[in-house]
Amino acid sequence: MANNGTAPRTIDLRSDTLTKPTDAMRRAMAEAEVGDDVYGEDPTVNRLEETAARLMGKEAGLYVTSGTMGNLVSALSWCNRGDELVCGVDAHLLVNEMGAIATFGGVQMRALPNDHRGLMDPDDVELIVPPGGYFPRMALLTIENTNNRGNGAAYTVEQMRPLADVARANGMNVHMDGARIFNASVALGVPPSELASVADSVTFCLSKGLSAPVGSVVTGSSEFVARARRMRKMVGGGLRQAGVLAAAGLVALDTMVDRLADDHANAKRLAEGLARIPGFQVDPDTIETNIVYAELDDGDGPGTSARLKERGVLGNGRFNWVRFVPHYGITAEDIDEALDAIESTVKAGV
Ligand code: TLP
Repeated sequence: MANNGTAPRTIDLRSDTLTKPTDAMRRAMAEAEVGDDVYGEDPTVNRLEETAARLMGKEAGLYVTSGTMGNLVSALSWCNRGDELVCGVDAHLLVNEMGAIATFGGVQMRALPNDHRGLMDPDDVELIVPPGGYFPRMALLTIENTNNRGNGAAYTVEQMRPLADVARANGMNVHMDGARIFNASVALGVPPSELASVADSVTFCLSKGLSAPVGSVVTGSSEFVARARRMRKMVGGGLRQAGVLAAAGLVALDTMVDRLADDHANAKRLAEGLARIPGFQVDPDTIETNIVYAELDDGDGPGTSARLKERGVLGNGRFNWVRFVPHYGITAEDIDEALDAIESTVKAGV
């Protein structure tokens, strides 16, 4: 990260949402051709939606403001009030999205145990299938790939397929929260469409590791996306000349996917360094993409992140962990510098 030599240096590893648009994105935004997207007349948004659908191997796409809105309009499109959505107990859409799906959809969220990579067990899904008529309809199963709380685990098709099969055998549709599906695709060396093939709908984010300033895309069949489009309007997500934003998304898809491998290498480097620092529990072998949760021997995530902040390293500290997410703009040298700062914080005992 650029340092002008005067300001105290900060290495911000709180999230890949911190990424700023590249110069090419800013140029594309300034020059974007636009129209009224609620009328379906923004050529840049249309191009982004078509590109996204093609990359995910789906019929259609829908540009939305955020991953949260993508998951919300997807759930509203698959579920009726009183239906059940099945997800892992650590799923972002359950834990981190303000209860939006339950609040606006009247959808009951049914959390199942998940393993340390965030993956549910298909047998657990089978076990909760209602035996008779006096139960909520199980309408939707969701899979998060990569899995945020699962240390950024990237699931293969083989790992996801049994879950999707048991869901479909019991009448459910499958939605993928693919906020970071491109990280999974790069880590596993498979096209995103292959991973997306497991699900009926997939949301992915442009504004995380891909560095666009705003936006996510929901993809699925034309019929599903038509429903989601109505839901997007209903929740106030119909934007007008949104091409100025979508233009950055197109540049993101064009130029920022392959470089995610650098973030993965930096995450591994960070995990290997943290594993050598007393008080931090990290197994570098579990780091598959760009997310590193370090558990703390003293159990004090907020306190530790506050102390690290004083030494110029920002991480997200909660409960008994601090999360670090390398991203565009963070170099291997930054990681080494962050590790030095973390080690000296520990040594100083402050
Ligand atoms: N995740 C953010 C925070 O909300 C925790 C982050 O910093 O990681 N799905 C997944 C798996 C996500 O990690 C996120 C954002 C979302 C959905 C929501 O995306 P936005 O923030 O665009 O609504």
